[in-house]
Amino acid sequence: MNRSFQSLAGTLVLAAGLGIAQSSIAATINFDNFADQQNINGVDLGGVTVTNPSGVVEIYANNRFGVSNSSPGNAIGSFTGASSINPMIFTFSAPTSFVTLFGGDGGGDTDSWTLTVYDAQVGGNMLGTISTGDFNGSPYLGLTLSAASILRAEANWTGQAAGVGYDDLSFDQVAQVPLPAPALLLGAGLAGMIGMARRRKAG
Ligand SMILES: [Ca+2]
Ligand SMILES: [Ca+2]
Repeated sequence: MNRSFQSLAGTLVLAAGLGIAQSSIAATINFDNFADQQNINGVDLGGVTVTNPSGVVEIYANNRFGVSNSSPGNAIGSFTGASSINPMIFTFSAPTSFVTLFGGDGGGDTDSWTLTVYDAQVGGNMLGTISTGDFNGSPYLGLTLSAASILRAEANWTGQAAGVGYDDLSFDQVAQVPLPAPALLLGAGLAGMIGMARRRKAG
């Protein structure tokens, strides 16, 4: 292998490497940009969707039922009938290294809720679980779990009445983002031109 070919090969590896870029997303979803009573079950919130077996993930605003009391702005709940339907399911579009979620209500009864994380969007292995223990719902309590590759979190409530609302979901994702074709062609063209220039110089 002569020197000019070595230069060309090195440049092509660089161009190929540029074909995939890493995009890091750090987000907190506060639900405050939705309207009261809106159903956001399955809505793409930007890297995460929230679903509930009831088919309803409802926005609670203006402290309706005390759900958003002590948490800023809107919160979400699944109060269909007498109590919350478990679990509230948070599905991530790309692996997340941690999940933080707050849960609570206006206080006055005894609640507890549990955060559990998994390595798959459906099924998979449990990576960790943590519980608030008993509290009266106010102020909201935050729970955090960290793991190498979280793709789903579930929140389950137990308690005396109605359940809790959830708010302020935080997570961090590193996504592999392919570059658009024109950028790849430009990279390959530059590599070819550099290689030709090197060959001409060497000759
Ligand atoms: Ca909020
Ligand atoms: Ca409560």
